Amino acid sequence: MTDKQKPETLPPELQAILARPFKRIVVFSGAGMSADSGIPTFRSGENGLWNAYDPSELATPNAWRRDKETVWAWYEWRRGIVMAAQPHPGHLAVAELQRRCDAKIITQNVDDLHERAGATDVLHLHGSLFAARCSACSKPYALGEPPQEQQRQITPPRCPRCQGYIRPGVVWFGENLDTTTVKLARQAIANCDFLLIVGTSGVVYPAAGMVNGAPSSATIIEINPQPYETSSRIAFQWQTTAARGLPEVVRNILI
Ligand code: BJW
Ligand code: ZN
Repeated sequence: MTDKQKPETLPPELQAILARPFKRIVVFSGAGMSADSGIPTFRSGENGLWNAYDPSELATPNAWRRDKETVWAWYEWRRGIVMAAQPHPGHLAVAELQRRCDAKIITQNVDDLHERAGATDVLHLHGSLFAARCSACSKPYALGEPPQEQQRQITPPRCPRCQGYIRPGVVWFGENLDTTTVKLARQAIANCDFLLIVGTSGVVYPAAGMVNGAPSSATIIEINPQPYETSSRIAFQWQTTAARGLPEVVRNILI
């Protein structure tokens, strides 16, 4: 456990909120959820070779049309970082919350750290780095090992069925989210009595708007080291990190 991952003391006000019993818990995570595992967030972080690039430009169908090699190299680099990373105590706490309370997990993240911490049925609103598919016929494609060295350009593989280029299985700006995933996420939120929002800047729609679908009776807690409030109905915004805050929140829910 690194210093950044040491648990933090729960503020008394939050402790009082968590003393209520909750039955239908939803965790809604963004890139900050994985920051303590060393994965750069979408809008900040150390991106090495890729510092000069704007992620919001690269994560678009336009960038893919113009320069597939650069876009593919960027995603392969990110896949390598995720594969080398480990889930942190916050991921483990969320998985335990799911096991013990049947919590639903909704993430905007394209990594697999919730799953590698033991969570199942995670709703990935923006797809996955590990679900590449053909850009022409959508046939899934099994990726090999990511390259060891950072490369600025990599030619994407071709589909064995139709020779189309293989693309990352993520949702780019301007693309529709998977309708079933969105429906399940909205249902879970509409039905929750406790919504735990972690590590999102809440600027990307439709994901950002989903949290407003929580019933007015639901308790909403937010964990973010920055003073973001992604919903106007936050009962408590805890300015801490996912790795430090989540284990304490979950421990108090499970008491
Ligand atoms: C910590 C921490 C620690 C740090 N612990 N926290 C309505 C209004 C306006 C615009 C639109 C709208 N509806 C649709 C749009 C357009 C667009 C959009 O939202 N644009 C906005 C930028 C304005 N949306 C779309 O295009 C979506 N599609 C769509 O709506 O289809 C219908 C349509 C079709 C055609 C035309 C128009 C509409 C698709 C959105 C897809 C988003 N995809 C991405 C990329 C995925 C692949 C990839 O990763 O490359 O998803 S964008 C990127 O942002 C990624 C993320 O999932 C997403 C959200 O980011 P997130 O998770 O919040 O990360 P950050 O980095 O922003 O924030 C990190 C947070 O963590 C910060 O708050 C830190 O403080 C915190 N943090 N360390 C806890 N240790
Ligand atoms: Zn194909």
